Amino acid sequence: MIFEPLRKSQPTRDLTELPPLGMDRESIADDFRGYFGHTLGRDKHCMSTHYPYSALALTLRDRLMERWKNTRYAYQDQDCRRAHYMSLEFLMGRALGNAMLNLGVHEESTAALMRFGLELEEVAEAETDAGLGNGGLGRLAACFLDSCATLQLPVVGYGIRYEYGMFRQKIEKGFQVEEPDHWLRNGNPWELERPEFTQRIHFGGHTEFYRDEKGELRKRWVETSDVLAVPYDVPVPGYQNGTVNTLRLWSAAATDEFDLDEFNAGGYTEAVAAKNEAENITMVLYPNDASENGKELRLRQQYFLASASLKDVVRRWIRDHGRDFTAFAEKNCFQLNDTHPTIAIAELMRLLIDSQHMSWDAAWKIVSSTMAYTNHTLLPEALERWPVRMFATLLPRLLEIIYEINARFLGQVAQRWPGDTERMRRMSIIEEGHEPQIRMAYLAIVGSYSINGVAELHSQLLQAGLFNDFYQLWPERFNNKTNGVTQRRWMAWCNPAMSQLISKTIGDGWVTDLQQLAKLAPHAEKAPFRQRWRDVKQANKQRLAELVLADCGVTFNPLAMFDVQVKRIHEYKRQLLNVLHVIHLYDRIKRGDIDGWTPRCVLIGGKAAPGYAMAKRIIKLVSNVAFMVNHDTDVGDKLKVAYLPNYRVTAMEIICPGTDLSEQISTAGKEASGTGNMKFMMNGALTIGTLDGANIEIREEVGEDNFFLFGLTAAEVEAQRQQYDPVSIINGDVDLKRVMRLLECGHFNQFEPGLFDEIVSAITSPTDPWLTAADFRSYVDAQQRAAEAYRDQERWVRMSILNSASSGKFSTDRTMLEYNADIWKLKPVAPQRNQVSD
Ligand code: 26Q
Repeated sequence: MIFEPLRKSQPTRDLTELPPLGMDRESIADDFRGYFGHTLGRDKHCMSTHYPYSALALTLRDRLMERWKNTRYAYQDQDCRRAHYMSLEFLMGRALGNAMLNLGVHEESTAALMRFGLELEEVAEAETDAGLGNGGLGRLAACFLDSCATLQLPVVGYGIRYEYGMFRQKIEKGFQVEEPDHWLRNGNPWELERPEFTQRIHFGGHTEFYRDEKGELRKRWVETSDVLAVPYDVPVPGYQNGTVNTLRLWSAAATDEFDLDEFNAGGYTEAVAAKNEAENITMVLYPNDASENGKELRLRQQYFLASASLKDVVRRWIRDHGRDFTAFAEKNCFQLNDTHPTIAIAELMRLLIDSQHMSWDAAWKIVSSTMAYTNHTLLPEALERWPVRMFATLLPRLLEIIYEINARFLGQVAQRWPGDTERMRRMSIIEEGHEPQIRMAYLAIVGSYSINGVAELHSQLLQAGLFNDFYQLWPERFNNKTNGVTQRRWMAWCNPAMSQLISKTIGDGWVTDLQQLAKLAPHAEKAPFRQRWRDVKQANKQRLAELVLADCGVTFNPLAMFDVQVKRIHEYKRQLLNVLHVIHLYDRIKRGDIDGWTPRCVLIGGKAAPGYAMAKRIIKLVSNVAFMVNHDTDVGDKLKVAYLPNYRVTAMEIICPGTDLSEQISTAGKEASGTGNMKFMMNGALTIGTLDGANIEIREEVGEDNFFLFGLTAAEVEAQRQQYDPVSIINGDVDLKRVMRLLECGHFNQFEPGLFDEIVSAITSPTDPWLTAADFRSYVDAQQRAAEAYRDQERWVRMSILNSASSGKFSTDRTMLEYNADIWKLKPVAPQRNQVSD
C-alpha cells in the first residue's frame, strides 16, 4: 500500500468532528479573505481574477465537504442499493455558480465579494469549463447527476479525468482551428484526489489454465502490462437539501515496476519516459468522429474506466459484506451510457469468475441483472465495433469471455428459431468477415436487463429497426426514457431575470418540480405579465448580442428575431438547410422582395470533429455567407449572420435565454432525442422543427399552434429514398433554384474557387442520406410563418410564455424518477442534517 497506516493514541479531541460552517455573508467573507491571503498567499498587488476565483471556490468547497461526508455516512449506514452511472463523458461546465445555487449562498457570496470591491460575475469568469464531453450525451450525464443529487438518490458517476477535454475551437478566415484544452493547468479546486482507492488495471499478456488450491481447473490472465487508476472525486450537490453525491473520475498513472523492468535493462531515462505510454490513457477526450472508430487508445480508455469502476465497487462490497456476493445484484446496478463502457459486462464476469471463483452461471446471473444499457443513436454507422484482433492482443481474457457469452447466447437463438442460421449470423455478437468485429451494442443488449432509447420515437425505431431481432427475443427488456435537462442550471442559474419573474408569479416550487410551470399558462393572457416577460427576453437578448459582438464582431439588433442553431456540426442535423434558408433570405433582399420584412439575426455555432471534412466545410460556408450578408449595404439590419466560435456549456448559458427561435431541423428519424431543444423551450424560445426525437414530445406538450412544424416524417423519409430526385426538386422550386445557382456560381467563394463544390454535390445527389432539398420548401414556409408570428409581438410573447409553461416534462428530475421507478429501484436517502447549518 502507498499509505502507511495511521497510528492513534488516546485522543482528547476528535480529529474529524468539525463545527458547521457559517452560510452568512460574514462567514463567507472571512473564509474568502483567509484563502486569498493565507492559502493562496496573494496580496493587494494581485492583478488576476484567478485568485479571487480560487479563494471563493475553496470557501464554497468547504461547505460542500461537510455535506458530502454526511451524505456518504448516510448511504453507508443504510447499506442502501446504489446505481452507478458509467460514462466516457461528463460535460459538467462550470462548478462555482452551481455550488452557490445549490448551497443557497449566491446573494451572500455576491455581498461577501462586494466587501472587497470585487464583482462576482467577473470573478466567476476565471473558471474554465470542465469540458469532458462532446455534446448531448456528455451533458445529459451531467444533468442526470444534478437531478439524482436533488432527488437524494444514491447514484455515483464514474468517468475519466481527461487531461485535455473537448478542444477549443477558433475560427480563422472562416475555417475551424482546434486548440488543446488544458483545463487543469491552473489547478482544479473542485476535485479531491483519493490515492488510497487506487486500482491496478491490466492490459496485454496472455491467458493460461492452472489448478487452484482445491484442484479445480481455472483461467488466469498473466504477464500483463499494468496501469494504475487513481480516482479524483468531484462533489455533485443537490438543490438546497444537504445531499452531495460523487462523480469519481479516474486518472492513469504508471506503476513503479513498469519503470524498474526497463531500468534493469539499462535505460533509466527511457524507463521514466515510458511512463508516458501508461499515462497517455487518460490524456485526451476523443471527439465524436467516424474516423476515430477502431482506435486502440479509445479501447484502452473504455476498458480502463470499466475495470477501475467495477473493481472499486467490488472493493467496497468486500469491505462491507465479505466475499459472499449473493446479495450483490440486490444492492448494485450499472447504467451504461451508450456502448462506450460496455466492456464492463465482460469485465464483471472476469472479476466474479477469475478473482472471486464463481461459476459461469452464478456470475452471469449477477451480471445480467445489474447491467442496463442506454442507446443514443439511430445511425447504423455510429454503432461501435471493435476488431477481434485488437481485443486478442489488448484484452485476451475479455475476448475469451465475450466468445463464451456469444456461444451461449446463440444457443438461445437456435432454440427460439431452430434452423434460422441467417438470423444467427445477423444477431451474433461477433460479425464474421475478412476482419471479424465485436458488435458492442449486441453485447450490451445480451448482457443487460434493461435497454432504453432516449425519446419515444427513438425507442420505437430501435425496436422496429436496428434492434428488432433482439426485441422479438426479449420485448420485456426494451423501454423508453425521454431525456431532459436540469432546470437548476438551465433556468434558475442561467436566466435569473426570468426565474425571478416566474417565482414572483407562481412561487419557486418549479425549481424542484418543473410541472408547476403549467401555472404560468393563464398568465399568458395578461398584458402586464406579457410586458414583463418581453422585457426580460429583451434584456437577455441584449446580453447575447454583447457576446456575439465580442466573439464574432457582428452587431445584432436586439429588436430583431434571434434565430439560433447551436449543436455539434453534423450532416444529419442539417446546418446546411439553415444556410440554404439564410441564402434565400439574402436573395429575397437583393431582389427587393421585402414587403412586411421581419428583421432577423441568425446565429450558428458548434464544433466539427477534426477529421470530419464535410462538417468543417459547412462551417466555412456559414462564415463566408455571413461575411457577404453582413457587408452588404442593401441588407443592413434586415439580416445578420454570425458563426459563434467555441460553443460550450458556458456559452449556452448566455445563448438559450436570449433566443427567440430554436432550430431543431434534423432529418426525421436521425436525432435520437436532442436536449438543446428543451433548454431553448424552457427559456421561452419557439421551436422550428421536424418530427424527430424529442421535438415530437415538445410539440405534443406545447400544442401544434405554438410550434413551427415542417418536413417529412421518419416514415416518409424512408419512402422518399427509393425515388429521391433532388435535381428535379430544385428545378421545380424557383427559390431553391436561385439559392443553388448562387452556391454553384461561386458567389460566396469568389477568391476560393471550388471550395463548396462538395456541398453542392451532396445536396444534388440522389443518394443524399439527409434529404436536404426534399425539406427546403416546407422549411422556408415554416420560417415564413415564424417571421409573421414574430411581427405580432403580443402573439409571439404569448407563445413564448406557453412554451416555457409547457416544458415541465423535460426536466431530468422526471427522467431520473422514471429510470428509478423502472430500472434502478433505489430508495431516496436523506443525510442527517443536524451537522450542517442548512
Ligand atoms: C465514437 C467513437 C470514437 C470516439 C468517440 C465516439 C463517440 C463519442 C461521443 C460517439 C458518440 C458520442 C456522442 C453522442 C451523442 O452525444 N449523442 C446524442 O445524445 C443525446 C443524449 O441522449 C441525444 O439527445 C442526441 O440526439 C444524440 O445525438
